[in-house]
Amino acid sequence: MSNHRVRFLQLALHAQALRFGEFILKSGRLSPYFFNAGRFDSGAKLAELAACYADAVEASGIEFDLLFGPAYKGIPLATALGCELARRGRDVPLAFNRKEAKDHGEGGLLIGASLEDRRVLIVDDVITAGTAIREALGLIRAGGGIPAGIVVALDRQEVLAEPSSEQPGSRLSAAQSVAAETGVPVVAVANLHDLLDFAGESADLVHHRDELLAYRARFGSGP
Ligand code: OMP
Repeated sequence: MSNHRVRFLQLALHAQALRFGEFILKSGRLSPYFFNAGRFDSGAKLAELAACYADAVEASGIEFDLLFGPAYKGIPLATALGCELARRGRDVPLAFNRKEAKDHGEGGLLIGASLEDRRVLIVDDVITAGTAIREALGLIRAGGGIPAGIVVALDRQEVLAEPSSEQPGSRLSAAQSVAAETGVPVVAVANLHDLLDFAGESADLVHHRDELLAYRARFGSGP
């Protein structure tokens, strides 16, 4: 497993951003784990997280001109990544959106650098069913930008709809479906597969592995 994946999982556990228990997801699924990027709640934690994102982005080879952070969780993540890339010698324009349109002041939904004709890298926290990411792609296109890639901290590698015996359905993950439909690559700092590997080697996590495996058997994408 590459170094940034291990570093990220260690950081997430340490910050209690990655927790085990029973959690209801946006999709209604009952999950034995949850990733809460809001727990990266200090400058130092965000800076370390941003270094993991930057390593993942550099390893992906995706070419982009602008970072976009979808409201709300993507905003500090894209900002921290922008600071880390600048620290590494590359200053990239940055933009984000507000959820409610404003009709005074500068107005509009978008804040920061113009998206017009720029190749945009979307920076977000998690992908489960891909709803949040699809919304962000719509915002980029509406702003005149060209979606170039999506980077998330965690790809939960889940199918869009739970396959049934009558309707086996696709075992593509939401990230794979988005990439196949739009041609926009999705890169994750780490994914469920990495978490399972990591849990197998950690005395603190090994007892969660069976629940994670059972969850993956039900909602996980194919190999
Ligand atoms: P999708 O829109 O289904 O891809 O779910 C992604 C969103 O779900 C994230 O932006 C979060 O709001 C939330 N989420 C987490 O933050 N962490 C998780 O581990 C799982 C979810 C989720 O509800 O699926």
